[in-house]
Amino acid sequence: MSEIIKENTEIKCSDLVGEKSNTEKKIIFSGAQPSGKMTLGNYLGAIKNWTMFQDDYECYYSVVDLHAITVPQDPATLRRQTFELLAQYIACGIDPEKCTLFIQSHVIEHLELMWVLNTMTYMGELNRMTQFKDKAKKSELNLNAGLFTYPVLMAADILLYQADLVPVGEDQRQHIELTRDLANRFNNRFSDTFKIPEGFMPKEAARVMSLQDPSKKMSKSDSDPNAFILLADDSDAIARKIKRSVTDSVGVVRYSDEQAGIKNLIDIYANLSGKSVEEIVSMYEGKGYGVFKQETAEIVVETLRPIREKYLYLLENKDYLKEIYASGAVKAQAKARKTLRKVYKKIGFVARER
Ligand code: ATP
Ligand code: LTN
Repeated sequence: MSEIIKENTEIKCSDLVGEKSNTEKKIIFSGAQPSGKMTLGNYLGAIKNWTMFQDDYECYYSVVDLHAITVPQDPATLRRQTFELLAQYIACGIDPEKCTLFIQSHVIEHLELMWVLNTMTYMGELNRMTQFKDKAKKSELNLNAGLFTYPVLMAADILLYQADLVPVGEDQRQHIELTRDLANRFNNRFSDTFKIPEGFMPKEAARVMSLQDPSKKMSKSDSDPNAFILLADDSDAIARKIKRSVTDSVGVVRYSDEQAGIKNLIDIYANLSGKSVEEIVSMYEGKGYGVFKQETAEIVVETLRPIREKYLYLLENKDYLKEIYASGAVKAQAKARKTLRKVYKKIGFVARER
């Protein structure tokens, strides 16, 4: 398994691109759900890496609203959050001139390919998905089929664009593995059609944990707002949440599984400062959690301040956001249709006239 996941940010983009000529760039696909405002976990685990690829790759980044409705969403809130997420992509440094940014439901091919892949996915495979098991536990009374087939839609997203790399957080590892299995299954049953994608995960902070329960991942849909830091949080809120974060009674800044809260803060610190875990541990030798938390908060505040400012500015410019997602959908659809046409032909569908 480990060899298929490019977990290491030490891989230089130019190394990966070098395998192809300039005219045929490698392809990146990723997405996030408009199920809330973006958290520090989304940023460190995924979106920060998206920006890394944009100069050298052909990048497709989607706001995956079809995925978001697998749990109940209020319509007005979903619409607002879709705009907010798109604004946050750009505020985090994703350049719409370099990348194709679009809303998933605008490209119908995602659903069409999903159906085909559904017919090739085993129930047992989906039953094993840990995200499904976790989310199913939370909504036992309202368990819908969309939640079950969620990973098939994700596979369709990725395979439609013939993506080489998929930058995601650690929690998506199993879904990437399923995507690869489905691509191989289709290629073997018919003939070579899909590129086999690889996951790309950051070295630190691939799984940022909840500030209130460091055994759980930080999630934007957590009911306790103290559990997550939002990119839109102001400086006081960030400082307060880090100060109140759950730690332990050891009192020594150490990178250890027994001190999960402190370990999580060290990971965040390391990712944002570029310092190694060892350096950070030695910097705080003999100092208490108070100083460490305060300085971690300062780094987080300074990193997120310009992102928040740009985000608030973009939200006031809805027409600009509309232009971005409209032209993004046209570009994305052209690419997606090309793959889908091949798929339909291989499985034996009669080609449409005209
Ligand atoms: P929800 O909480 O509604 O399930 P989510 O934040 O887990 O949402 P997405 O918005 O779809 O899910 O995630 C977008 C990206 O952020 C994915 O690549 C995911 O792996 C990554 N990500 C999400 N949470 C974390 C986290 N705590 N640490 C690292 N990466 C994360
Ligand atoms: N399942 C992902 C979001 C997602 C995605 C994708 C990520 C949907 N489609 C395609 C990468 C590629 C999540 O919950 N974080």
